[in-house]
Amino acid sequence: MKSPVHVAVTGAAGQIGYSLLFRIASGQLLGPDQPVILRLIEIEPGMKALEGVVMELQDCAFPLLKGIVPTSDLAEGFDSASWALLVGSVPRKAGMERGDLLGINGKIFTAQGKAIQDNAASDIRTLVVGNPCNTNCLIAMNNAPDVPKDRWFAMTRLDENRAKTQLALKAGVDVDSVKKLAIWGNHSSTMYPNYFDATIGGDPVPSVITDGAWFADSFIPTVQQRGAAIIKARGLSSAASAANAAIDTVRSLTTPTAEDDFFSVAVHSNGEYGIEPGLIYSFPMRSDGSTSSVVEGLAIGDFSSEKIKATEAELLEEKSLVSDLLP
Ligand code: NAX
Repeated sequence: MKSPVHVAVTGAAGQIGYSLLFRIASGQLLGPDQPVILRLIEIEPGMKALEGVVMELQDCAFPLLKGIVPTSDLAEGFDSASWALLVGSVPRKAGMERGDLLGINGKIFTAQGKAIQDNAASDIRTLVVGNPCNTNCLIAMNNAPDVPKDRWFAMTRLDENRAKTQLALKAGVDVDSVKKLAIWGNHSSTMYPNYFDATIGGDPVPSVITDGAWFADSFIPTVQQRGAAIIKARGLSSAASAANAAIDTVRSLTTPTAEDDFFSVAVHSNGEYGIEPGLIYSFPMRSDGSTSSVVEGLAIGDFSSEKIKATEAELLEEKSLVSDLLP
């Protein structure tokens, strides 16, 4: 029996937490033979609801779940963690400017970055889900300078999964025949689902879906606005699909990527494709099972170039709004 891996999850009593924790505890995050200890972090007002979630986790009698630590103390929450899934954040309220939101969440992610550095296991890897996730990740990473920069990730996998499904529906194929669809840039409405590198059944997407106007008129806006469409329909933001994407992200980072594929996650830019070094930017990625790297050498045409620069510009602006939180 392997020794348990400690997985810390913030916002554990929230919607995404409710879809995520049971999947982690059942082995879907780290594999069917990997015991886990869940370290569930909430703010004080969420602790009562978290008690109920803990009871339900206990009532599942998951064989792999070797312990549950519910807490509002960051040091206790991140203690010994090898994975930190930062889901909790403060949502934008009516009348709140983007800068205000960035500032409020910035303080949260400053404290969490420091606590991760001080308390987590030496192999800690962090995936930020809470929005604005790229910039929250940037803040946490910069407040944990001893943790290597290639251990910080922000989630764009939900956007990738949404994009793949739209392509599959249009082409009338199963979604698993769509490969190499990468989201570039920010997890926001400027994200760019780059379909030029994507394949369907091994063939380039533009040669399978020949309705050229559909990409700009329907595909890109549908993917960019999908979150808003779900809120409009459900009255609540995406939760089960977001939890699913978090599981997919960690699986992709921890298992070797198939030869004919890549996946999306926002990582620390080292200047690949001319993107400003230091930003947390979503790229096409591959993993060897333990380390991951940006897929380099893809041809970028004028249309894509404009899009990947536009989303970079938004991230630079977000960065400038939180510069006081970046030591
Ligand atoms: P909920 O409001 O249901 O839950 C958030 C939970 O976080 C609450 O229980 C709250 O008490 C807790 N929380 C707040 N501040 C905290 C802190 N400092 N430490 C610990 N816990 C804290 O939101 P939910 O629907 O679960 O969404 C969580 C976050 O995911 C939001 O920021 C949301 O915007 C973001 N999303 C990100 C997505 C992505 O693709 N990156 C997609 C889905 C989702 O929109």
